[in-house]
Amino acid sequence: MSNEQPIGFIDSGVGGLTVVKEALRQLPNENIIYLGDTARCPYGPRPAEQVIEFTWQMTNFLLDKKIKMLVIACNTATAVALEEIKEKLPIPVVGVILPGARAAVKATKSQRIGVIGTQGTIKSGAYEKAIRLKTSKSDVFSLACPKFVPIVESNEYRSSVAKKIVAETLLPLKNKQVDTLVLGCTHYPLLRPIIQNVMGNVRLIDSGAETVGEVSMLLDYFDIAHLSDNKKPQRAFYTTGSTRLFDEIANDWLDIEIAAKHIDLGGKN
Ligand code: I24
Ligand code: DGL
Repeated sequence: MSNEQPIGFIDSGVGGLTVVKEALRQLPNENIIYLGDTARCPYGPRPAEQVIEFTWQMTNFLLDKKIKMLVIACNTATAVALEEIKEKLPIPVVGVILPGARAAVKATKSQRIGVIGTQGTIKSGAYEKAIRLKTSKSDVFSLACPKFVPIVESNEYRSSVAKKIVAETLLPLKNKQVDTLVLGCTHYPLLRPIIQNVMGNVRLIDSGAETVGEVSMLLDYFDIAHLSDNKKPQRAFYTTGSTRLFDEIANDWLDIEIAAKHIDLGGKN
């Protein structure tokens, strides 16, 4: 049996498109609905209770669209909201943290793993917890990098300023001798070349890319994959912010023609 219902992706803004890009590559037949809460982005510095509230609002919007699976493509939202959303939904819910943690445990040889993310993600301890549940052998070194999202969003992620800020920020991790570093934020794959350069011989784990591998596996496990047919896959994008700015970034990043729809979620924030 083939299941044509869409897979839902939610994120605090456009960063989750790094996960969608991977989904388009690994799951070309699947219909996809994406919702980015650009009006209230970033989530990283917000209190956990608020991120949970916003994430529920996004989840409920996509549930109405009859999704067959929900991917919380935002690390900050996954860190604080995955558990309760997973518990309450009748469909499979996938976050970006466990797949990244699993890949890191698999990759490390020295049992010294670094994790970088937003303030909310690091403060929650969600990556440490996920890694600890897999192994008690690894030491985990977590670091919040609050300047990284603004660097990407100001389009400076290839600049010398970016190099300087990344080098300064990652300094505390440099002497920890980690051999594996988890990029625990949607935006960090954009900074990957600079992070790799600063960290040297360290294996970088892209949580988003790992997550799509898990989605693919779950689709098969639950027998809900959209099998290859002659229909054109459908992609729908929703934003709580400007559709023009969303389309600009999404077109550029995904290299497909996108016309996002605007929606309102909850009140103003
Ligand atoms: N990248 C992100 N967010 C932005 C940006 C960016 N502006 C330039 N680039 N802006 O996230 C956020 C605020 N906007 C969002 C749209 O609605 C209005 C408010 C990372 C995106 C990762 C896919 C840099 C940039 C780009 C094109 C592609 C990729 C990219 F311009 F990083
Ligand atoms: N999407 C967020 C994350 O992966 C980064 C942007 C934000 O702070 O909202 O943690």
